[in-house]
Amino acid sequence: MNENLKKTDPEIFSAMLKETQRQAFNLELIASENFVSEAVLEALGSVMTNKYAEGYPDKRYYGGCEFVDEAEKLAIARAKELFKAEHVNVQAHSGSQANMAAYFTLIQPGDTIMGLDLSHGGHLTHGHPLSFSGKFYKVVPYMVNKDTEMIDYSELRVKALEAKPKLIMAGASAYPRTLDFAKFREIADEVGAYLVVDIAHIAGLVATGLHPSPIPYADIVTTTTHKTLRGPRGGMVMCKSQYAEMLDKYVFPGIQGGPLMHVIAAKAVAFKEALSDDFKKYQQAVLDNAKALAEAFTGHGLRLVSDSTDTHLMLVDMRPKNITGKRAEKALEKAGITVNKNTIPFDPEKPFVASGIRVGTPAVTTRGMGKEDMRTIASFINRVLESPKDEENISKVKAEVEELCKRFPLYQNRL
Ligand code: DSN
Repeated sequence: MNENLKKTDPEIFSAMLKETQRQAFNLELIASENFVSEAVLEALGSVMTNKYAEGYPDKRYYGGCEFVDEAEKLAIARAKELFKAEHVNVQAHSGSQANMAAYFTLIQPGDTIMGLDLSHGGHLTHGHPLSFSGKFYKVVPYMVNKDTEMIDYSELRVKALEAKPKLIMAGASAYPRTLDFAKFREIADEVGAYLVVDIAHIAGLVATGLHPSPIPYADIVTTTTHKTLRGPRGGMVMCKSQYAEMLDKYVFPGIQGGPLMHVIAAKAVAFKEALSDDFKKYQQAVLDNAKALAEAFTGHGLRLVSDSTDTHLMLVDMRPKNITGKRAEKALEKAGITVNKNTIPFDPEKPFVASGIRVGTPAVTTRGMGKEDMRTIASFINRVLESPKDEENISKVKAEVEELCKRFPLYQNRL
């Protein structure tokens, strides 16, 4: 595989081979990552990358678009079926651009928005000062409740009544519990705000009915396509018909130029996969594995933020093991286990150090691992955290991690 690349650019060939080996022989527990199918990879590495297609199907600024139109129309139709959305734009290059398009469609610079604070599980584009969202808009962040570490909708309501936002953003990148979109809508209606929901993390669960859908409640729903949804890296925006024209104008030409037609073709392939019965079984296994992993962590004396998880991810407080998130991430990486450090609500540490790690099951579940494997993984992690400086201990765990990975082969024809 990749014979041309090997000849033309041995350095990139080598980096790609090593990355394939890293993915195959390590445990990928980053909650926002997944492994796409060979079919998705084929669409990504296709001649559709050559085509300029500014505009939308049947309304392009370039000739020769009839076949990329076929791909984009399929992507749109499949996404509509998957999420029961009235209108879908599949051109957003990323989740950030999807969120930008949602804001631009609904509100004006200087307006007030409310989003979940980044250190409580939100996302940069939900109003962080360093993101465009924090620069263009006045931001009143909301937090989780200190005791439950979950969103308290009566606290949110009080804050919204005070702040009178034009837009409330719901959704998160590190929040392990179910979101109540009906409640968000009720609060948004009471204060006269638009509701945008970012389902980037939970899109696969929403598509299969394993997390309630925001589609009936939100003015606009944004997502990425590469997390639980298991498609290519990219974004997507869904909205009620009344916003369709404005939204499309803001994605192109408002924010972006030419769409990435190879990525759009790959999105279509992933959506077809997501419409299958197998995908529903996969999402259920992601949830079952997350529950098994969470229970096993608790059994090892670790504390989970909000005590549990309803989704594909959990936040694990490292303080019971006297280690920071940063050190835990490094020690686990040495053992072939990939996680990311993550702040926990009301974290005394800075975000770059953090007191927790975020752990997710989408990628290991794609490999076919089950609940028993989750218990094994929890014990690997616990052994590393118990003696993070003991190199011999870490090497032993690493060897066992590799053995486990070999039982669940990945991208074998690319190694
Ligand atoms: N960077 C993503 C994540 O890891 O959750 C969010 O965009």
